[in-house]
Amino acid sequence: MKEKKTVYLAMSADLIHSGHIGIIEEAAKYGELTVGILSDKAVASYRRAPVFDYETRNKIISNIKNVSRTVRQETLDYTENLMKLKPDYVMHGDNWKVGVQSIVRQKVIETLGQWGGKLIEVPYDERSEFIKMDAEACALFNTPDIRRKRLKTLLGLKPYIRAMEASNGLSGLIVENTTIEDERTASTTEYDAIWISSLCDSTFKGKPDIELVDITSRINTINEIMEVTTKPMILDGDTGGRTEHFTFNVRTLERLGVSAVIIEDKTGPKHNSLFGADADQILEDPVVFANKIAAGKKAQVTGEFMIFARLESLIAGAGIEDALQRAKMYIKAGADGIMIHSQKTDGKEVAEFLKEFRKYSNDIPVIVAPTSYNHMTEQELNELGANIIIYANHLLRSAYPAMLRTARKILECGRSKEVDGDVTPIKEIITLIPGERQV
Ligand code: SPV
Ligand code: MG
Repeated sequence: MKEKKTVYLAMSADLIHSGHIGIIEEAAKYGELTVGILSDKAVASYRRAPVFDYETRNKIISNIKNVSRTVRQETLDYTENLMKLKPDYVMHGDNWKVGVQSIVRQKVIETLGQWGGKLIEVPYDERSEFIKMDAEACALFNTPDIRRKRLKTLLGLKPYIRAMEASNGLSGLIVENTTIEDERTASTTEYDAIWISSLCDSTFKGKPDIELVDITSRINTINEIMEVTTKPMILDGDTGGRTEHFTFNVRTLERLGVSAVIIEDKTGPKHNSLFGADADQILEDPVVFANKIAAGKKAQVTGEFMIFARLESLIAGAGIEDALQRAKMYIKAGADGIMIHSQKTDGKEVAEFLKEFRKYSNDIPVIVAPTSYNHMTEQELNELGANIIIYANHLLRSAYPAMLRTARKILECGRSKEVDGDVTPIKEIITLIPGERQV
């Protein structure tokens, strides 16, 4: 008697809806169905980290009708599981025929070819409704508790986190939704986290970056961005202010769902670090700063919130050794990670610091903001030991020249026709925001 045919279907299976059930039902028509459930790392490699961890997702799918068994799929590449299972069929949506996923598809076809297996593709267009459902379900799972822990989860799943500045709802939407198809990884690439910069938050308000824009105003910015995004948020907390204020602010940020605050070890009137030694950069006494970190950690009520100590030794010209000593003190005081900052353009002192620091600790997260040494790639910085890379001000800096150019051109021409090519058409702008009525 001929054995029953076998089918393999891989999915992340995070927030289950009728679309998943539909494809499972369809796949099971072809034979005994094995569902490959993507590991947490595999999911995080191409989209947001899963809301439910592998064990939970596995339990749910294993108990769904028509699923004969589940297996773990470690990466986006099917080969390992296909070689083990040698299924007669693999099922997938036909959307992967184009774009970077076509590389994975080609590999599946070639692998199946070794034993005469076949790829079955179901039309993806009909599933756009399900993509919407997934986005809606994701928005529901956006409570402060869930969002707050996303940064820590991602740190465990990705080689490094890529964060981008957002300073208002609109730039938040850009950080949330911008994706590219990345041929290097044969998957999509996006930003993992949102950086709330003191420089940009102040500059958009026409104010200097000197801790003048107070915490109440910063919280308004945070809330504005929170409302329209789901990604974890890292707050630039300047110096953290007075210790007895910082402890209150830690709890406020936790309650809002912010994932981490970074405070810098400077004192006196604060000047932006990118001025370097051209401004008076006064380093705080490291014992005083360590005590501030310790007080913040003591005040913290949730498990996942993180406090990072930002080392300004290189900015103030105090050198790598000073930065290393301070890093060790701040970590002993409870800092969850450190940020090393430099305004030098060659990136050498940051590279040297990272090498030295990694001899001391392999697992403490280290943040960099390669604004000045921007020739260095994420890959290079990660290999040196950085695991959160922040693009600290690039949306502000790209918006400014665009606005200025338009303002000048209109003055020059005495009308606005000449800027038509530089500005978003009005029809597009009025429907830019998701959920807005389409015209
Ligand atoms: C910010 O973005 O406000 C920062 C980073 O603190 S920097 O401007 O490079 O100092
Ligand atoms: Mg700042």
